[in-house]
Amino acid sequence: MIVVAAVVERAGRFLVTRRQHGVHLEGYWEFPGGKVDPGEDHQTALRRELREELDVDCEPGELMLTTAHDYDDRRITLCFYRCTLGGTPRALLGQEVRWATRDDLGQLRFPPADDELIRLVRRSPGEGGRA
Ligand code: DGT
Repeated sequence: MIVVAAVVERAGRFLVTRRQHGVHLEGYWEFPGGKVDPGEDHQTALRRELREELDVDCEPGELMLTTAHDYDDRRITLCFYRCTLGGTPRALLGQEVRWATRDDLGQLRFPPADDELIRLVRRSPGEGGRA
């Protein structure tokens, strides 16, 4: 299963959402996105997921990282894309949404599959570099 996720940075903060009750990895924070449907390309999947979850246009950019993770019952390949949004996200499914600083990313609970991406992001300079 292939999952695409959007890494959206604004003013040094990253858009993250919280997985809801009753789903795999409930209560964990994540980068918005979801499964790629059969026959769909990654960019189309990202646009669709961000529209469905957050009612916002998404412009996918650079592929930052591809990583695989085995869960008990499934193996996922996660592809993280830098994205820009055309508007303000609005939680359509009642999920918590937060703009997290680099430090927050180190504190919030993310799935282990996200570890490498979070390290990468926390090491990266912010827009315009660090002061
Ligand atoms: P659906 O349509 O309700 O079956 O679900 P989707 O397409 O929204 O996808 P979902 O959320 O069930 O699957 C994403 C899988 O990837 C899930 O097992 C959790 C895992 N995952 C790990 N890290 C991340 C992340 O940072 N973002 C996202 N979106 N998923 C992540």
